[in-house]
Amino acid sequence: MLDKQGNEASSGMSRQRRQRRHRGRPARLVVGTLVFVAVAIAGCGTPATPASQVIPSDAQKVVVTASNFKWTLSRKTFAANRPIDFEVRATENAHGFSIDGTKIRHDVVQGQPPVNLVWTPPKPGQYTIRCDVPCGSGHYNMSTHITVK
Ligand SMILES: [Cu+2]
Repeated sequence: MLDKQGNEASSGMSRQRRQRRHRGRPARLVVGTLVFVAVAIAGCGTPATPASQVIPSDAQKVVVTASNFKWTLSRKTFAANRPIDFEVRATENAHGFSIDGTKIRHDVVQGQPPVNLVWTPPKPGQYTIRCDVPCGSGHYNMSTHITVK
């Protein structure tokens, strides 16, 4: 009698555990799916330029500010074959940061957080930074140079 009750009790408990395990599986699936979707959405939200995703520790950092109608750079001379981290923001209006002869470009808009664009100059020379978004009367003169040694 006691033994039988004990058996019944334990089998009852294991049935409960089994049920709990089965209930747990769909919940984990749902959480896993939500995490996957969240990561996918976050991925879509990052800037399209792949260069903006990883900033190497040895990057040459420069703060770039776009205003009407000029680029202001915290430095303008860089070493060749070492990545440059352009941290670009706009303090007025909306502009397009682009480096001639490269695929590096990004929109920058007043009030939005800065974007980081990493580019490694392949060889010494002068490189032109240009606005590629029609931004107003001074747009066509909105360019500057950096020197790579
Ligand atoms: Cu412009």
